[in-house]
Amino acid sequence: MVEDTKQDQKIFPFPASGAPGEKEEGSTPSRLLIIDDDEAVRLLLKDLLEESGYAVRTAKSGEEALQMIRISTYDIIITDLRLTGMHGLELVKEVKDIDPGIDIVVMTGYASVHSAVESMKAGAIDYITKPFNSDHIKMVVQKSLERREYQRLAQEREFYKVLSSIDGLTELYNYRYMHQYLKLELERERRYKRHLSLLMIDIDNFKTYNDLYGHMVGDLVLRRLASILRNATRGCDVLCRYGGEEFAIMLPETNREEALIVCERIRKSVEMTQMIDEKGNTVGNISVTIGLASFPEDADNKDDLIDNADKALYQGKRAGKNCIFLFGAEGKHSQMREGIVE
Ligand code: GH3
Ligand code: MG
Ligand code: MG
Repeated sequence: MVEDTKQDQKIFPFPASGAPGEKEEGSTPSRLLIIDDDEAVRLLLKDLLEESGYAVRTAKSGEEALQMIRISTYDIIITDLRLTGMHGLELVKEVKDIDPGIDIVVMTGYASVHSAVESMKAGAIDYITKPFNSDHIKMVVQKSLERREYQRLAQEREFYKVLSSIDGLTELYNYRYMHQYLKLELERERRYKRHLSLLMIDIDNFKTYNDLYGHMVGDLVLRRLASILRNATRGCDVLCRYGGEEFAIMLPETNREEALIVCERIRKSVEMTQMIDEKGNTVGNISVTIGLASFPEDADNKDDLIDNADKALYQGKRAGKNCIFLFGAEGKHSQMREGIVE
């Protein structure tokens, strides 16, 4: 049975958590669960931690605690290692299996600190020795909550970092990421004397396509093109949506000849892919024109490389579209259609 029947409901009524002192006014307190078979200890800790502003519940056995953890979420559990029934160490392992995100603090007598060390190997983050020092208990809980908050903030930062590099429609990298990546990658390729090829890809007559089928179908086609590009490249290649209907692909450690093969694979798969609208009706196929420039043959820095791949692309557009143009070593462009470089 859960001891505090007032709070004995299926969902623990405190959704948020965080470090004390960092909480906004009116926000919910951190949730703590205390497990000890000694009622006096349970009450002492409950009073002490409630005084500090936490929402505290208690359990008198490991079995009861597991039942509570399965139906509610807690930020920290504080458990005695010597429990009747299930041993504290066993409880630590089971709790971590159920919810790896819960922080566990164990309580032990001075004489058995070695078992606290064992429980930390099993996943506990800290231990408190009996007899208690109330300041120490508060500090351990506060430290643990602060650590959780830092972890949460770090995850959030990582999430936003990823988000700021990704194009929302196609989930490919965006223009900003492409420039960052290219700058760093070219330094690496330069140092190790390796190649990098850049493909600039633009959908042919996409304005007309949108006019014919509508913007929504156009968006679907952009997403479909992203997946064609993913399938036609390797995991280490970097795919970006450069602008509206323009894409860029960076092929690290790939020279012009190898990149040409990729270009042709892409051009053909785009041409041959049957496009469908949101209801599954077939709509017109698209084609792409690709401009290719390689490092170090065609340019020795990021901006020239992008510029030259772009020039090759527009040369391809002028030459009739649905083709591949290479930026030539002497500034000339050659056209490739159906595998023949003219
Ligand atoms: P070209 O063969 O010379 O590339 O002609 P184009 O019509 O593809 O090129 P243009 O630059 O004239 O027009 C680009 C079009 O791409 C305009 C716009 O309707 C379409 N477009 C750009 N971004 C999006 C988008 O996010 N969704 C949709 N549906 N269309 C887009
Ligand atoms: Mg276009
Ligand atoms: Mg364009």
